[in-house]
Amino acid sequence: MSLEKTYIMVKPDGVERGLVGEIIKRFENKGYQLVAIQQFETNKDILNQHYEDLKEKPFFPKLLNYMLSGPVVGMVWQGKDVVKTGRKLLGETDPLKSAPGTIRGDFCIDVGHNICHGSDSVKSAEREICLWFPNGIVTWERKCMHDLI
Ligand code: RTP
Repeated sequence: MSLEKTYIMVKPDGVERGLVGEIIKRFENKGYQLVAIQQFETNKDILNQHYEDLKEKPFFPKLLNYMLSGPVVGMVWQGKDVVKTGRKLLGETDPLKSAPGTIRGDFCIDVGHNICHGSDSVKSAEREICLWFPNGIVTWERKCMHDLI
């Protein structure tokens, strides 16, 4: 059985502020397993592919500038219901609407600088993982990730 996977990305402001460890800690504390991590210099080509659904949005040029402002850290996490639960750990897109206790609720106030990205569906996760990790990822699974019944 292959465990559900999601693509979580620490955006340039999160990397700049030294929040990578904090974000890893929250996913590990919850019980998820990190299966890939890499720091990337972004470029327009990969960002256009990553955000292909948002190209027509009025905020897209601002989003592109933001995502080009520094390196990002891309991660693949796996575990039960990790796509949906991962988005809950991140909080709402708008940090001011994010509950305290979520990453965005605790660390930011501006939708244009909201620290992190999380795939919004299993299908998007598969697409994003292939985009950012084209050479594939390790598929090792911890025993404790499965129900042992
Ligand atoms: P993400 O993809 O980063 O996890 O964010 P999301 O699904 O929660 O939100 P989405 O609508 O896909 O937007 C992607 C990113 O665009 C920026 N944004 N700016 N009104 C604005 O200025 C605005 N709206 C969205 C945010 O960085 C958002 O995470």
